[in-house]
Amino acid sequence: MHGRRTAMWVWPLMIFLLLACNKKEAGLPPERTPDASGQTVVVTAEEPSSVTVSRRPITLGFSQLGSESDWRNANSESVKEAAAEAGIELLFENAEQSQEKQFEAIRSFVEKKVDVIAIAPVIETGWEPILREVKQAGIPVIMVDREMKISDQSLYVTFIGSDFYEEGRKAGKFLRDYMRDEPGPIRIAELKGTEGSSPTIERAKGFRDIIREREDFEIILSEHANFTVEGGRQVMEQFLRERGGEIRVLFAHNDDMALGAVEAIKEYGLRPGKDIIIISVDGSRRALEKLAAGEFNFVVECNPLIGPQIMQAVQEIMEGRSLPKRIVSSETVFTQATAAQELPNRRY
Ligand code: GYE
Repeated sequence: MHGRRTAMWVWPLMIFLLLACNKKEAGLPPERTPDASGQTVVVTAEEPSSVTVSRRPITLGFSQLGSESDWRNANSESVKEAAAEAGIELLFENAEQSQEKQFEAIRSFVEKKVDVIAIAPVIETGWEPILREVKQAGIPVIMVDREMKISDQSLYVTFIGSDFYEEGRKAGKFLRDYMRDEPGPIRIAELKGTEGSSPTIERAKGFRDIIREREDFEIILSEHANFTVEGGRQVMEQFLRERGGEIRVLFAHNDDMALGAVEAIKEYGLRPGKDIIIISVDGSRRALEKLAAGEFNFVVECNPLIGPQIMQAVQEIMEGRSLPKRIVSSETVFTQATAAQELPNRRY
């Protein structure tokens, strides 16, 4: 009885191995199927008579949008480190702020038949056609960091990243509380990030939804400065030339732009953190140093170290598990008092 059961179990395996050998002989690519551990199993035949079963790593194509900020560089490092730790083979492409280059990278991942594609999109719109190409190729997509506005939700598996709207609200709440006893008008300058990008759109919205509670808060200047130090410096110089004496608050959508602005403010002869209250987003080491030194007033954290979460999602997809449509990174805020405590732990 026992012998017969074993025989029944062995037959399908033998047929499978035989087919695999035939495939190799016919010059067809080896089969790639995710097994229970999420590894891709590759069946190869070294010699017609002997069959070896080896595991090959999952391949992930990652389309990074650029390298404009400390946040971005920390994010790229986190992805590379986490992929290496998870044993995932990473194809990494930096698009230097060009959506067109992201399309090229994604197409090359499709050609190379990667297992999963992750995309950090430079702007929100224009993604549906390329995502349809990826879907047709049967490759699952993870949206990371920034959001893509798409109507067909079947074009991606999950979106892993921060809640930018909430970050804008946190910035607004700090300002509201900080200015509780200061009479208006409170004139605010805003340095926005890349035009059309989700962090810029959502941070601006969240901030406004809080500060509108007080009628004497007024955003008098608001320009895009591309999330870079140089952009921040140049736009702030222009703001100061236009309405230098009136600006009481600067809300910068990231640390890098705030760092550039601080230089411009000092050159103009004002004291950042005192004459002009500075609020920014990200929480990079350089920003926390400025915060501890009193030149920034508040930093909302946006966590770039999401590599491990991305790799976990990749593995779960390969294991055939279903994921939530949205995975939000957990984040905090920093004040002048808490910045110094955090500095020794800061990785970026
Ligand atoms: O805040 C900024 C970066 O998309 C969350 O992009 C990211 C933003 C981040 O350039 O520094």
